[in-house]
Amino acid sequence: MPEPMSPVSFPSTFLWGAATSAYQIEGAVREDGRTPSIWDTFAHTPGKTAGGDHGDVAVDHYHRYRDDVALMAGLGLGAYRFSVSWSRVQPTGRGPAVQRGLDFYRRLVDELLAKGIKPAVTLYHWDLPQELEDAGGWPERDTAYRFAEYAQIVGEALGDRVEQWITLNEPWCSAFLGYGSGVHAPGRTEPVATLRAAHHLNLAHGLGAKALRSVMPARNTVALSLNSSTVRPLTQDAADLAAARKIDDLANGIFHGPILHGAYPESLFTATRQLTDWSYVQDGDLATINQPLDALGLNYYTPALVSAAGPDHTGPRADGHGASEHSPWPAADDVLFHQPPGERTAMGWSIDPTGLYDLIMRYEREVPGLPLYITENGAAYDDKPDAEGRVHDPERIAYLHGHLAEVRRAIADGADVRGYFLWSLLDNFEWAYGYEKRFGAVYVDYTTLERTPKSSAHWYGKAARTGTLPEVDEVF
Ligand code: IFM
Repeated sequence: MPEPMSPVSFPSTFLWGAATSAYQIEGAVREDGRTPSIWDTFAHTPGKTAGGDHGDVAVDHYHRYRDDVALMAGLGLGAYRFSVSWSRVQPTGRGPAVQRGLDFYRRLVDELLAKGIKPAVTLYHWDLPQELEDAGGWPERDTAYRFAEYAQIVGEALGDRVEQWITLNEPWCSAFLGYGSGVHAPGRTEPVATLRAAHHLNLAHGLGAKALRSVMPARNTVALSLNSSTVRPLTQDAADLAAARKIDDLANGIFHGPILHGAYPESLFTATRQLTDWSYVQDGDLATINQPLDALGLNYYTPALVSAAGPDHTGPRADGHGASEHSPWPAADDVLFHQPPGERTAMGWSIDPTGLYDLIMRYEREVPGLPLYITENGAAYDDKPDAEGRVHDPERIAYLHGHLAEVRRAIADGADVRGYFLWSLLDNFEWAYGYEKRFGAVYVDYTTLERTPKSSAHWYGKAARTGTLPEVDEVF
């Protein structure tokens, strides 16, 4: 019997968490044996990030993790999703681990467990050791094997105390923004390398999942986090439907096809035929990639609205992933991205909570019985402290309320959504946008690094403690 729910209440087992990633918050980039990742190199290359910002200090979480865990405990959060910096653990991306690097994560996990907060570890959130990029990066097959070795090391070190594991975060961004449009590290703009990178990220997931399971207790769960897109056609015309299908293959099918179903979509091969013959997909790869999953993580911010390019559709090329003269989408010059109508966040991303509902229900249909987690959702706004030093962010509260209400609607409609991780716990380094964009529920003063929970942190904390969404206009 499903648990009865009032209009705004969630099941008692629902996990209320917050998420971050290593390069965006840790700082301490030269401490305890850590070496540069592709993001250190990229951020220190002139012109790559807003204001030349980088993660050298970030929000100094490496030294302030105890305070940050105390903040979460004070709010009443039940879970924390963080990522491990590969080059802190394996400085050359291969070979033996550096114990000092692993010890940081052991201390962090112990601190979380002591405060009753469930850790969820992401192994790869975009910060490839620079040495591996120098050897070719994700377009090279060997990188997938190096990832499996790294997964085994971290699994052995933390598998006794962390139950929830995520292999990769948003492999689409690693491949398509890192090797396609070049707005993310390593900043390459090579359409074929983009597709090769996507395949090797898939292979890394499969090999990594196997490696984790070979060293961890059977009770631990293995998942990955996809930024699957809700792709909407501008009209129901056949050409616009075909454009939406193409972007759906390049955004979603290229990952969930092999991972969830053991095959790439045929339509993806057809669409990219003029670029590549996909001969880098070797015998046995699809079976390796198609590992059983314990859960799937969905990251959602905004939907994509697309049409066929043509005389009738001259909309702007606005796919929301940063300015570049190179498209992240290989073989999709015949597709136009449109700005959906309505309100937007400070990223310029349109706000549409129904896109999250649609995404959840899509996976519920496609992989029935697979537990789902929303592993990221949140919004950037231009938050500023008031005269008393408080930070009021009613727009973020409205965003969270809208999206959580859609999660609850999906649960009521039968979806097995087990938890939600707000992006992000803290204001942090927003990649190419540097520190300009604030996604945190907790405000960070970048001069003093002082943390101040925004109204949304208090609002979300109350939701976490009570399992019920407060009203949007409740005063905190
Ligand atoms: O900050 C990022 C995060 O690292 C990955 N998902 C999207 C977030 C907002 O852009």
